[in-house]
Amino acid sequence: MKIRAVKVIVTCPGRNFVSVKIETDEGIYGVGDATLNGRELAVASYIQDHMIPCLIGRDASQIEDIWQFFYRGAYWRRGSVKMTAIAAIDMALWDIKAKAANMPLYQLLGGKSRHGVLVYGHANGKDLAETVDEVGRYIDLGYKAIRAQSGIPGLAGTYGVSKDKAFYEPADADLPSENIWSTSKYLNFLPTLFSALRSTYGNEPQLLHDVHHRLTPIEAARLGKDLEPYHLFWLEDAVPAELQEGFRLIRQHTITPLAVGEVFSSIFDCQQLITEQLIDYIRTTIVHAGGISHLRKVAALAEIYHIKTGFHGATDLSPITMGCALHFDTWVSNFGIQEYMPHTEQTNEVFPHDYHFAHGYLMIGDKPGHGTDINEALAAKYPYQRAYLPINRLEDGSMFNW
Ligand code: KDG
Ligand code: MG
Repeated sequence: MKIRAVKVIVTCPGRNFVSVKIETDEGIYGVGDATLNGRELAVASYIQDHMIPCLIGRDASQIEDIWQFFYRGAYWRRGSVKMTAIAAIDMALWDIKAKAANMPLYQLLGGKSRHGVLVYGHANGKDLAETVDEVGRYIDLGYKAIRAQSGIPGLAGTYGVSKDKAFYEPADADLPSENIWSTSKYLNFLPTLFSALRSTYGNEPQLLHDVHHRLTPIEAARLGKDLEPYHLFWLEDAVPAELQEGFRLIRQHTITPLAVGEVFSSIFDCQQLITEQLIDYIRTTIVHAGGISHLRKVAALAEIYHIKTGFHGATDLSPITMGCALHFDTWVSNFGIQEYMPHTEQTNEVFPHDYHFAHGYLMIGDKPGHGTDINEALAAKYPYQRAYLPINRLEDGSMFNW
């Protein structure tokens, strides 16, 4: 089965998405997600200008060889743009292989290990009281695991607090907007939030929190320790993780479980974190780290070290990534949890899919392939609109991590 044509489709049904569609000479096609929030066109060009000429005429069934061709063959290794571009091609080729076999993707991976995929939703509020109410709303919606983010007294705005309660979209301006951050205000406030959540809702709901890369290891150690009485499911991205050994310091001080990895692009970004058991959940995702073929290796390494998966699933990952992730989650033995933020109705129309939410789980369908498609005619109605993620500064004006 030969690759006949490859298209890059850029669309903005409320937010930007980049997708690929690979067509074969046997009439079977597959689709993949290539969205890298805030840097979309760099990936589109990487695929259009540097990958498509090499793909035409290749055997679509040779997924591993094509992966290695683009990984090794580029000479320049890793990097978010390259690994997102490879991921998109990889997802589309797995889609084709599963359709050709007339099987849902999870069957090709090894079959079902569970009947549903446990997900966590995003509760957030402008202050403590509103966040507590929002967590209650998510419990009423059926969620068993809920991430809580809140406005911080004394700060005008922060990561994770959305204008629209149903759909969080941080890429909110055509030039980066600026937030102001204070670590001490945050560290003083956060334990009071989780204390209020546990005293209101008891021990049953699983609670999560995303620090969004804003602490040093010793600050993260203090936070993990302060949160121990409220037994979080995980504390996410406590520090920027370029320095993998930095997690040793956090680990020495706290038993709060740690999750990291949504910005990683390969297994080499988490090798030490995994093999030294410095984390509990690996969040590296199919779209930003080389696709299904590479994530299988990450998950297999993690399994040996008692580390579970907890894939990134914000709305800037398209429904194509979510479809692939859910097939992976349904199969993988060391599954932990899946992040889930529903897309808007407009996005869902452009990307029809066969997964749905029920009682705290996402359920996949049995369609051949990964179960998500793209409506090209509709996609063409929403042209690209430049959108950036915010940046963050300290109260004295210093550039900081967002
Ligand atoms: O594009 C950036 C978002 O995907 C990120 O800020 C979301 O941290 C995030 C999360 O945990 O969903
Ligand atoms: Mg995060």
